[in-house]
Amino acid sequence: MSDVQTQRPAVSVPSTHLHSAAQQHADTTLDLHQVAGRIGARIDGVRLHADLDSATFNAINAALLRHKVLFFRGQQHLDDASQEAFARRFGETVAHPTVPSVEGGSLLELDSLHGARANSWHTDVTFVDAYPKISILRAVEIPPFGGDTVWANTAAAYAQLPEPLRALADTLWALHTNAYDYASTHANADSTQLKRYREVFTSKLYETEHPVVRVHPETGERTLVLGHFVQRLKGLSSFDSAHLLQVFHEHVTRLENTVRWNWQAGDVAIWDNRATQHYAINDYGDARRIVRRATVRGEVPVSIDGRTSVVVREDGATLQ
Ligand SMILES: O=C(O)CCC(=O)C(=O)O
Ligand SMILES: [Fe+2]
Repeated sequence: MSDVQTQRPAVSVPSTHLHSAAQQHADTTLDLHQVAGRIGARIDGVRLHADLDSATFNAINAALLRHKVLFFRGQQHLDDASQEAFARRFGETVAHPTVPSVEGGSLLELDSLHGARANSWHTDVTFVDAYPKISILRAVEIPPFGGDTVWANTAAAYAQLPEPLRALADTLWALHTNAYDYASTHANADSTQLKRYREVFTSKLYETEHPVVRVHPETGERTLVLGHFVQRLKGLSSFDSAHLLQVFHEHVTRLENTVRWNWQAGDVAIWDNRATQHYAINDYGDARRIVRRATVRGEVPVSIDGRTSVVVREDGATLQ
């Protein structure tokens, strides 16, 4: 049996006969190939562009909500401006709150030469309240081997939790901060390069309390909001907090729940940042690896009992 699934409409309807956006989406052909069992699909034959026709764009958006991360090969035609213009089809693009953007836009560059190696599990920018809903990453320069990225499905992770753990997660809140414990994931935390990166990353301090389980605003799915920006679980000792976080972390990152992408220059990955965590594997030594990321403004998370995330500290000022 093959893992590859291609989704094609049973009947092709001429576009002039289409009436609703939903119908249009149902009738749009995407050459889509699932990559792993629970997350990830590659879409072939689409040239990403700000002017993509709305039927194709809507089909991509629907595929993103379903598969959580989409991969597109061969998008060398994109430059910084057209990557960002395409990202704007999903909503307002936003710059990283502390790391300066690539000149002329709001893209974040991660260059291995400058110590930007995101090799710990995280959801992007969860130290603010309305963290990005979608990230769009373009591979500019890729090492000859290694440098893959792995994504985990946080909706599937929640759904697969045993009932007692799910019930516990439903009640928990976590404090997220950009001043997280770098030393916990970087053996070389004292290196000058990492120190400098950390200085920029924490030039303004942010702290936000998120529910551990949020309701996805578009799919209604429940997803786990965790990752390396979490400092601790609210109302618990740091000891209990660390143990419990480890339990949930292992459920999020178990291999069945992940997909791994081997990059080529010109690839684009789009992920639903509300339903995933990711990890950039740091196994390429001194080789150069450069990727550029556009992010789209997200919604403030809502817990299953209807409460929204709370900003505790922003721009260095304590709010509560
Ligand atoms: O370098 C990568 O593959 C991913 C880096 C990352 O964490 C991001 O772009 O959000
Ligand atoms: Fe990231």
